[in-house]
Amino acid sequence: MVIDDVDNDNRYDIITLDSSSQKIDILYDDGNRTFTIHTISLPTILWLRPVSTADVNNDNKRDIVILDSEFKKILIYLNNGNCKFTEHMNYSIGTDPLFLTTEDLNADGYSDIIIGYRSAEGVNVQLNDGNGMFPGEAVFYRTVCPSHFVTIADLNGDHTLDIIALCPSVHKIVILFNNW
Ligand SMILES: [Ca+2]
Ligand SMILES: [Ca+2]
Ligand SMILES: [Ca+2]
Ligand SMILES: [Ca+2]
Repeated sequence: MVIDDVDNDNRYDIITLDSSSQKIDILYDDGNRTFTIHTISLPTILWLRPVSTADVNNDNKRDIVILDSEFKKILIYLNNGNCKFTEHMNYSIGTDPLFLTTEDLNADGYSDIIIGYRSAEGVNVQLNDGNGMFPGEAVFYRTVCPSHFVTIADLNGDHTLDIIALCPSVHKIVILFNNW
């Protein structure tokens, strides 16, 4: 589940994935303690689908990025405004992805995708080309343990976003300071 303002009305909305019925529900906050639900149907039966929101194509509308860990794909749905989303692209990623989040790690103004893995000992960063596409090879950062959960924050106050990875199998948190 993600909380974000996807219709730019300054009220937080709720985005949830429903694995069993293959859909995303977006609950738009009406501002009077009620929500209007809009649904995006998903194409395939997915498994363990972390969801994130980011404006990947820089049009000032928050888009939805999903990890399909079963079929090892990233799905991106672009926000058209008027509560509608269109599938923008989906592309395959390697090995055994488990977690996904979005932030602009190289500070070029475009949201990038950060992926954690079930067994691979590191995280991958997929850079945004500025058009909401992610064509380049991912940049792999070793964490020396499988990073099942990843979050992003500037931990050392140098105004660059750092990567914090949780490795449950070895009971560790790994911090990767940003050198971009
Ligand atoms: Ca809203
Ligand atoms: Ca957008
Ligand atoms: Ca970027
Ligand atoms: Ca930093």
